[in-house]
Amino acid sequence: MNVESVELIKVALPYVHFFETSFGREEERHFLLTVVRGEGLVGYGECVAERAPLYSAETADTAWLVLRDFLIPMLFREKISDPLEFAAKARRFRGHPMAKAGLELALWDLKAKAEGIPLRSLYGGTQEAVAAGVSVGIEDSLEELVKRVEGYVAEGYGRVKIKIKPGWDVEACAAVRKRFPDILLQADANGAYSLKDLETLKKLDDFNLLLLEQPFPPYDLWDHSRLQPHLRTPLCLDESIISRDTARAALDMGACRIINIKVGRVGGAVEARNIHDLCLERGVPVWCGGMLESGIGRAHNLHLASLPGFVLPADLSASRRYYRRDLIDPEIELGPGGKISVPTGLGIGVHPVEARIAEAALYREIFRPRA
Ligand code: OSB
Ligand code: MG
Repeated sequence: MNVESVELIKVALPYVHFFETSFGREEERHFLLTVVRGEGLVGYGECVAERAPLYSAETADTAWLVLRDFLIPMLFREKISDPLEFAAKARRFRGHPMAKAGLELALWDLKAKAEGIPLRSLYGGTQEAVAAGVSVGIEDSLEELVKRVEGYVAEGYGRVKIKIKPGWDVEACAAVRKRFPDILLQADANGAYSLKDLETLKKLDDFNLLLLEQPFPPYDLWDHSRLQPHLRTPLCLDESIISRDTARAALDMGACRIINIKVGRVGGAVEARNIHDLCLERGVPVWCGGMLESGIGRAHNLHLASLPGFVLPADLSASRRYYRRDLIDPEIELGPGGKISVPTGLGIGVHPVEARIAEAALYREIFRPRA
């Protein structure tokens, strides 16, 4: 396989409803599409870095520069087309996991297409459908929050995650739990607390949460390990887990009992599978996180989440939960039993629509090897 070009497309897609976390409110998502072409095939990836460096240090624009100046030139210079080789060689560059993942994912799609199989088969995924979960942002009022959750439950979602922050935590969990005594419910703080908030966090134990996600900032592994013994609710880490090694350290020190795997945060599907394999070995449940991806990134998440260790519902929902019109056709739908089917076509198995991409594109550039 010879990669003839790599295209980067910076895209802006407006949400159907604003998404608010402890970082603030967003009305649209900025991200990059990565498109690799070679031998008549096209591989698609999505780089999930956001407009601002809030969830992580990367932004869509820093990812663009790192791709343009380092990752794409390396791919051409060393004639790389295999995602495993790419992942190994990209390690020489520190950080920038979302930029790396964006390009690695496009190579995975290309490889699966070249082999004539779905990406799930290439990964060794065993599940044909993934249990879906919806992530619900901070709303203007508790009534508004409960109304939103009611809507998602009516659509068929069996697991709900709510975003929390100081001042929007105990009451928010209480309101949702009161309305839905039996639903699988979890809360995500995106690092908004510290050990000083121990008394508040202990109160969350009253709501039978499936897990509490990332209460403390990313680098506070040690403080998470000090918090966990005070709670019955299992801690789950998102931002803190950037590699197999951080996963091992977190588990060894008791900083969490569950891990959220996001392919962008950990630098690609190779590292995501390393973390998955470690957790499977140790009997630690994992689930697939989301970054409000377009259908392209979401399809990638579905293939990854088909691996056997992904035993808890994913932050994966239907296209229409996020966007009026997704970049793929047909869009992703919620299926029976609150599950989403892993696409069965070649590669990621979904069809990006160029007209929709063109409409959403802020700018784009095609890179080719130097003559
Ligand atoms: O912390 O899981 C998170 C979205 C953007 C950034 C961080 C997070 C999220 C979500 C959305 O919770 C999950 C989804 O894609 O549905
Ligand atoms: Mg999270």
